[in-house]
Amino acid sequence: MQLSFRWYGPNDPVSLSDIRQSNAEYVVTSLHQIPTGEKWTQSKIKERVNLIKRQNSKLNINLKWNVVESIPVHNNIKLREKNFKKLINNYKDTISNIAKNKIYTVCYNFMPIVDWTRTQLDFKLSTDGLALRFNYLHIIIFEKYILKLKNLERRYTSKQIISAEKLFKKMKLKELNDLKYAVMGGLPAAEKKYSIKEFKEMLLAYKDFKDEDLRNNLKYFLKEIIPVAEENKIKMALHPDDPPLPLFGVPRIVSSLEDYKSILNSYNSHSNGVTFCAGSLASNIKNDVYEIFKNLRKKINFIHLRNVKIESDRRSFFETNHLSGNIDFVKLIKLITEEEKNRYKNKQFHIPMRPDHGHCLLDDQKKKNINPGYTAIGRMMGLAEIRGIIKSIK
Ligand code: DNO
Repeated sequence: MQLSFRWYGPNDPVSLSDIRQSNAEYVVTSLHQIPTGEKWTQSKIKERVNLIKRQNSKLNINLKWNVVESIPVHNNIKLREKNFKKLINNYKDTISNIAKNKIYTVCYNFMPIVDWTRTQLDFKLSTDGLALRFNYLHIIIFEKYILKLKNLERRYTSKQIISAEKLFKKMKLKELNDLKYAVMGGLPAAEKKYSIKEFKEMLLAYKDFKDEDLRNNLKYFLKEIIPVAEENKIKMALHPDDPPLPLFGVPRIVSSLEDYKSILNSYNSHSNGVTFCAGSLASNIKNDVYEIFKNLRKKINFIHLRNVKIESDRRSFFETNHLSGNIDFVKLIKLITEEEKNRYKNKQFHIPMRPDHGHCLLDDQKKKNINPGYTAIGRMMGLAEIRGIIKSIK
């Protein structure tokens, strides 16, 4: 595996030197300063490549930018409305400019409105570490008491709504504000920080949208993008829905093995591939991550490794450290190394992998402006555990 670390660019409180100290050799980054939908010019990309290069020297590990995560897909493309054609052309130009800078893997997702979703960013663990958590009742509280949506009984049972009401009554104002912040753009890589009004407008835009509509729009997007990716030797890597559960009554179409099969079969190409995000996929109790890996293995262009513990309602979960959640990492990493052996003849047999998220631990708990899930120490611990497994099963 290419041991990689996500870096949010020059404003990331985690520096390139910190990344090097974690034993990673590759950097996964994105031009987060460019608004979603705008074209990335060759020179803007070059600037970032050079920024990374400038800190390399004969004396240190030379970090290399191996994966762009993400180029977010604009909601107008997902909805196939307004200026979507122009936006797709910008996307094509962006991927060819990325290839001109010798980066050949691009991660993206097709989740409507928001990227990944958590409802609590400081869930206290028994170790005193802080973790990210997704509580299903919080989502109902968010819809009912923050967005003040009606007709929740269309998608929630009365038992769920009553439990949410009970929990809501116990929540302090700060907890409610934190919930609002977490869902509406408090997470790094969120495409945008929404106001309540904007969030509701987006929900309205997706109101009559069915899974089938979103799936067709993704297939249309791929039909447009993949030939350009092929021409430029770019491997696209579609990230699963995080979490792979229905949210806010809008469609979710990258949540299961069946979803992936349908998307990959719609355009058969080396460039049409997957980000295997173990933690996202495992957050739906119905998903068998090992089966998904075995079925998709040839299409996996990028790997995220993290673990989750599903809670007793079977929908909520929190992020555990890499070795203690629902996923057996030894079993999974064995599958990954076997796949790399299969690819051995191919020069690029090492699949880029990053430890995805880590707990907020030790000194990171005292820091301001951390990116939730993306602290240095927690991810370094994750990478250390993963390296231990890789080393022992080789
Ligand atoms: C969360 C990340 C996501 C991911 C995008 C990929 O931690 O895994 O933000 O980068 O969904 O497009």
